[in-house]
Amino acid sequence: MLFHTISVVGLGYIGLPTAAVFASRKKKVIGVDVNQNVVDTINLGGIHIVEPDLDMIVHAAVTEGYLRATTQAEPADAFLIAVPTPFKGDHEPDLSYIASATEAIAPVLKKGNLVILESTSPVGATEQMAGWLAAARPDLSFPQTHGENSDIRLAHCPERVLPGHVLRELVQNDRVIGGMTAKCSEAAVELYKVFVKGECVTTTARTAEMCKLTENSFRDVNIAFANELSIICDKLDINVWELIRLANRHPRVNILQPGPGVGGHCIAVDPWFIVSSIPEKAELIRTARNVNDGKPRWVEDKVKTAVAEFLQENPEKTALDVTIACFGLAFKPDIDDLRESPALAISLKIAAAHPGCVLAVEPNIRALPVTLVGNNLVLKDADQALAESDVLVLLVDHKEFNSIPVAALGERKIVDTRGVWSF
Ligand code: SAJ
Repeated sequence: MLFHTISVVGLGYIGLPTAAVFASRKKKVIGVDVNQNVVDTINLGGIHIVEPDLDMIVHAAVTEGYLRATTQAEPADAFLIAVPTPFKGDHEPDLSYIASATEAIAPVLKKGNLVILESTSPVGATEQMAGWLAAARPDLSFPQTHGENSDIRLAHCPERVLPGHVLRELVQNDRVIGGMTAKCSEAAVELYKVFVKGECVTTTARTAEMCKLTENSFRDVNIAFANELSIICDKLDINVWELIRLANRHPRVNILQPGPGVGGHCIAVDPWFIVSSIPEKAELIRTARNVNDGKPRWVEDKVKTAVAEFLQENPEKTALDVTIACFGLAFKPDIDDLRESPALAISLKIAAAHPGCVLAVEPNIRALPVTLVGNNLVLKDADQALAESDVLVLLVDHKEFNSIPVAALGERKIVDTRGVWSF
């Protein structure tokens, strides 16, 4: 099967880099997105997300004519669906974006097409998508009814790239390819081999779905272990960072790092897809989610205690006189992504509850997003924040904070959620 034209539906954090990488291999790529601004930005050679080097490769792909964006699906040889799969209020997966993408491509599908679901999905979503497509196009045959002889091939190939390293990991990582039939997998391997240098390992669609959920749940459970340890150690007056360093000297122990909670759009979401599929059996996975989701509240309480201690030691002052500085707002180190960030959520909670000044230090942004302006949160650089504050809250281990000498912190009260200043 030859793929000349590839359509990528959903031009976000995964879809846009994937589209650009195909285009960089001289494939004709049609990017589809419902957002007209996103489409216009890309067609001008720009990008609407932050990811190292992506601007250059999108600009080259558009100016050389290999990548074009549109709001309307067009015929292609292969379709990759990379739309969000959030959860609803009750932690049930929300497949409405996949349903819309399916609706958009159904009219332009033709015999011989390959459709790939890349979005992280609950087990069974690929079969569900196949059902929607079959209902929309009774003139075409699909693998769930026609097996290897189907007109359309379908597979789930979950993305597994790490934000901040997307372009490298897209090419280098192994890829799990879950075809609805062996021929579906074969076609998908051929497509990904256009740019993937890692191994393309084939399996079923359901196993591929579960594999992606398992990877992120594994990490979530392990971070929950570290977070729980940090709370226990705080009660026992033991330095958890030293403890973890020591325990990790054991050849079969590798504990992750505690923090202010788990952020981002994947690890805090995907385990719920397992929980919602078999709620009565997913006890550990659910508990891990709850442990990680509870950590921001614990940090907020630690900050309240630090302020109370400061006031006890400085009885001439009131809470209004106390300045708190929050170091880091992003959801993880050395990126500027504030979405789903526990550090940002904690800073906003502190700003709402504290009557005095609350400063935020985030070296990766120039200004607070407009949605945050008006909160009792003022962006400062690290030196200013150090000079002006009484309580320091370390929320993200950005490299800039690692280089602040502990001596510069003086006698200030410190709540260090990342172990940067607590050796
Ligand atoms: N975190 C800790 N302690 C740690 C490691 C991480 O508190 O020891 C926190 C981070 O600060 C952050 C959150 O966890 O708030 C998630 O960060 P991350 O770096 O673990 O993961 P993501 O969300 O950036 O990307 C993950 C990756 N999955 C795995 O490593 C198993 C990535 O490969 C996936 O492609 C991505 O989810 C995704 O899109 O699903």
